[in-house]
Amino acid sequence: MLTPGPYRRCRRLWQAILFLFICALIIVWKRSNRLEEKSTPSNKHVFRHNQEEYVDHRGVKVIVGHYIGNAVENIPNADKNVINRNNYSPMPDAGKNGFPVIIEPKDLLVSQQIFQINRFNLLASDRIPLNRTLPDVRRKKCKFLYKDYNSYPKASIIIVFHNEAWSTLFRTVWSVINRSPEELLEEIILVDDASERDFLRDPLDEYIKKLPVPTKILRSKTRIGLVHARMMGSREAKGASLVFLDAHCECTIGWLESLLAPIAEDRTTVVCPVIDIINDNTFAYIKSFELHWGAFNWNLQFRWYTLGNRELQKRKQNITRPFHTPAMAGGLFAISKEYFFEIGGYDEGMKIWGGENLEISFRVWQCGGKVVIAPCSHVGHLFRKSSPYTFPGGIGETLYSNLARVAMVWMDEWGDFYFKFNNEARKAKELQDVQQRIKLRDKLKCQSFRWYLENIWPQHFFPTESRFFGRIRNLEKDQCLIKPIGKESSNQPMGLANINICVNKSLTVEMFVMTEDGIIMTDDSVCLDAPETTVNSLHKVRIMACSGTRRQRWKYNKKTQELVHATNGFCLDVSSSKTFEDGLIISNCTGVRTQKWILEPHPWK
Ligand code: UD2
Ligand code: MN
Repeated sequence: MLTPGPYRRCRRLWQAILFLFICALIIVWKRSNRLEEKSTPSNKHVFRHNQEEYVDHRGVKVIVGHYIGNAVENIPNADKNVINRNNYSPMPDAGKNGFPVIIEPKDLLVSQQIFQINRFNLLASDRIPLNRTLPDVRRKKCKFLYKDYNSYPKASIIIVFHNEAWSTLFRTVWSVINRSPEELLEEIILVDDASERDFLRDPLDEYIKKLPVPTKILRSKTRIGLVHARMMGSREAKGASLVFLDAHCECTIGWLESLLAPIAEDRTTVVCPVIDIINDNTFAYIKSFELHWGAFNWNLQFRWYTLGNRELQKRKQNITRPFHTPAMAGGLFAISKEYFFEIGGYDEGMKIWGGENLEISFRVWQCGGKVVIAPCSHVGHLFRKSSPYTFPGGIGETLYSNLARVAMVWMDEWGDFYFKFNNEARKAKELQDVQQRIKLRDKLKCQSFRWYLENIWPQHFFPTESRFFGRIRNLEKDQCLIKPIGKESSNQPMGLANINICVNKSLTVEMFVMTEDGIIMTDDSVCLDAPETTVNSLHKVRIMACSGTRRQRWKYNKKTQELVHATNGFCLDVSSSKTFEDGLIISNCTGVRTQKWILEPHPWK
């Protein structure tokens, strides 16, 4: 008889158990990978996402998100055919649910070569289906809100592009179609800003005819830049609201209704989604933090900063309610169409790229509206480390002209501050005619920039009349406090505080602001920070993200010239180690010269 004996039965059982165990292991392993992916939107990603920095001739970190030169010319062996071909060839499961796409070693070389075309992993993008699934990253509560579709203004989705890849462009479009309530979608408007790719011409015309949502394409014969392209789209729009998206986004479930609802409540509200990250290499969808708002630094670069304590508390009371933001990132937002034109659309003196996000933010706030982030709306954006396209007229000239316009029209004294420390912008200023925009500001009876700083962004780190602004010099060493130039930014500790030879050129690295509350801070919202309790022998002082806590409060004693720490009464001092490696410390106030500091004011207007 062939019935299994007890021994065999036992072995089968063991095999089954082993098999199950291995399965469980694989599942756990996969999950943990997933979690790792999800938790990588470390602060670093979030803070630097929009705008990568480079170091200019002055050794100062400048500008953002751009690159000089034409990418296409930098591709080895690239011929026009490669660039002009649409290589979209989806694999059913690639990038499913926002998972990363991993390129096998045999394809790595090709993927690296064509990376240059769009400055993202085009090979990976071309493998991900246009209608890939994405996780629902919203907070649970969001799912029960925003159901009153009838009262929301129907949206015209406006997507402008220059030489975008087929797969990213139409993944944007399909994510809109698949994840928006039908009754809220008026139309999709694509605006082609003089693209040069063959596949973006006839094949695109044909393709959009078959889409289930009315979609049209507007084309500009000459390169007009994103401001003019968006204006072109806006003028054609039929919807009661305009929703702008970059051409490489992916919308998640619930994104549209939560963007439109605040407009229904107050037509002067401009609403941004939380911008999640699509990794430029793997196309993984990475949820980003909701506890940040957008603002800008002394160079007028857009930045994400942690919310101040007061905002945090307010937010915690109602985690799904849209919250104020001093500025928007620029690419993704919803606005009532009527209101958009009422407050002056965009500044059409702006060219190609940059600056328009601050301009519209200042204008909306100063002229009576508000800019908010809707935490229930999550849209992924593909952040690149550099721009893939040309900047006709020169990259510096373009960006600085745009920013000069922002400063001239909206920033009053703080515009002077910007020009004082930015030679390029100062040069660009001479060529700008902003009369029309000044007239608009008068017509709309807009508030001053002082009002904006005081009311919309009281945590700002710009100089004011009631703040000290200038250098902080150590009497003994005759050196100045400096902002460490590290790779880390914002809420990462930037490094140990230190002093260095004072350069007489009034560089911003040695400029500090001291507030009436005793916060010593500098550009990019970093503050002089010392431990509250002093347990170790060395009490190192750091330059860290401003937190508003007592560990970042100091008192300057004019008579003794000491900078006294608020919590423990210790004095800011220079470490006695010869190399200065330990930088600044706090120690018992003894009246030694290393504890004496001179606050040298510097005119900022
Ligand atoms: C950010 C914004 C972007 C814009 C920019 C500042 C996000 C996520 N993105 O940079 O929307 O506000 O800051 O200006 O907030 N484009 C054209 N013509 C051009 C140049 C660009 O149509 O001459 C298109 C481009 O194809 C893209 C969009 O404009 O769809 C934005 O350009 P980007 O993606 O290079 O800007 P980004 O995300 O670095
Ligand atoms: Mn973009």
